[in-house]
Amino acid sequence: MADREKATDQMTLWKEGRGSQQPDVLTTGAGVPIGDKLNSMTAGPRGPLLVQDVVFTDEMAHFDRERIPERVVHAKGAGAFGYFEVTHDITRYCKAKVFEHVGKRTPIAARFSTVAGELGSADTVRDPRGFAVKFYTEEGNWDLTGNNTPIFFIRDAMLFPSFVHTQKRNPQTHLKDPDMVFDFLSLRPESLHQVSFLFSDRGIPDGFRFMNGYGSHTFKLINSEGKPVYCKFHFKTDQGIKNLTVEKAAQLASTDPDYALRDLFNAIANGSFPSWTFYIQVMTFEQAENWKYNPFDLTKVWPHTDFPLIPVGRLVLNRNPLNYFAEVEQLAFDPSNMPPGVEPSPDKMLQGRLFSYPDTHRHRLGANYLQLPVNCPYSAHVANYQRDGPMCLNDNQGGAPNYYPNSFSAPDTQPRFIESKFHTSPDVARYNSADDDNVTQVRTFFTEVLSEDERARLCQNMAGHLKEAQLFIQKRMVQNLMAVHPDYGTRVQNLLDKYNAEGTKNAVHVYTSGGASAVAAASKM
Ligand code: HDE
Repeated sequence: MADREKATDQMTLWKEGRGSQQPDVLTTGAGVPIGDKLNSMTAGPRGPLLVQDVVFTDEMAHFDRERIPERVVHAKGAGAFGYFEVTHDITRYCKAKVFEHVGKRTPIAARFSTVAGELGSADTVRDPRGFAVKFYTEEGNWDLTGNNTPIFFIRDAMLFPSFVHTQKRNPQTHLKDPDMVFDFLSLRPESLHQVSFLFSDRGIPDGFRFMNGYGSHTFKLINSEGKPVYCKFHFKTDQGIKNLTVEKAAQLASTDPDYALRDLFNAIANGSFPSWTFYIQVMTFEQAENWKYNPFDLTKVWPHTDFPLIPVGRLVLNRNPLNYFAEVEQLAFDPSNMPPGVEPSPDKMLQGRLFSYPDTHRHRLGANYLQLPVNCPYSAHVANYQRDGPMCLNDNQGGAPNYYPNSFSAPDTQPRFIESKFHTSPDVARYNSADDDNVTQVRTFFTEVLSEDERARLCQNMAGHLKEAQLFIQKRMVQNLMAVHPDYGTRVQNLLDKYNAEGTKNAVHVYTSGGASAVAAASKM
């Protein structure tokens, strides 16, 4: 069957990879050779089983523990490995060694994901896509854990658990719930920008290769003189943007729910290595003081006309995982992993994430998750005073002192790695950020970024989903769209009137129903 795709043929390819090597001897988990693995040990042919059948208990006890908690969001995803290569010098902005010189290559791991669905959910749903990259640098791991959108639904991390609950399942019915989704979104109009992006053609990318990635947040870069600038990170797909039509996506969701995983695996297995060009945008502290928007607001973009893209390098994926669980399910990204030269901005969302990711990993993978081969910073040397804990996988730093400070030439700090100093003296309070111009950039998106066809499809997609929610929620959502642009609100309302009159509500998955056909949106962000 020569025409089978590489992903389907994985086992044959594995066998071929062994050449003439004989099969290994089958063993227990402890490496003890096994003579019979098909028949349990019983007293007589009809049973019962014997407790001394350790071949059985060894197998069954491990099987009983195979599952670890799935990621609370971004559960379904694909991973791959490759490298990042510097093509342009940005040392005037950043001292991180990963950008040291043109031509420098750093090994990377990447994981792409949907957000709301569970581990077994379909790849082709309308949802943001995760775009997470781990750079294994000599100065430790740098995790740029972004999405395929430059913006997000909320601007205060406090709201994230509630927001995610609305995207997941109703607490009683265990069904996706359009009332929950649109109740929350319409009560939080700062979501309008991301919601408009999501219901545009870009809401259903064609797999993971044909989409951009964004660090999304504002970060800080520090150069070797200690001078800081604010910055945003962008990965632009070299394959071009491609999206799925609503119809095609719905069809694939039932016929090939693992479409995006399959596509990425086959592309890499066939030697068609996907790549992305990496850019930064830079804003000086002075520009940040004077900019009309809060530069740390994750619901806003920095327009390229004001803050042009500066090319930096190229990201190439050229290796599939050898084992999904070991290298993808256990792959743990953490925005707080930043090398010297990259630092967080005050963005409240980023600050909230700095806590959440390592916290969830300790729960999901255990306190020593950074020792797992795929997470360990293998290009750097770990030397600290952390010891012990469940599942310590390495030498636990041997006989080196386990307290600091000490007098025995154990690991010590170096002042050149100290974080940059910054000034802050405001009053501490719970500041309300709900109404911080939620519409101007959305209006630009609606009127200038989208073509007329794309606008029409955005309204169709929006109404196709919103029609599932109750009337009072529809109304509040349309009011918000009206504030963006009367044409946006009116078109969605007209479609809703039609659907409501026809009674064309249905109960299908909230993210795959409704809307007209879609083609690629012009890449203007
Ligand atoms: Fe995440 N997010 N997130 N997120 N996120 C997780 O971490 C969280 C946000 C993103 O392939 C979780 O390991 C908070 C923005 C990606 O493994 C968790 C907030 C962006 C991935 C978590 C956000 C992302 C995650 C779940 C608001 C784009 C998958 C499991 C303050 C810029 C990474 C896990 C992978 C995963 C928390 C918002 C991207 C719970 C608290 C904004 C790509 O830690």
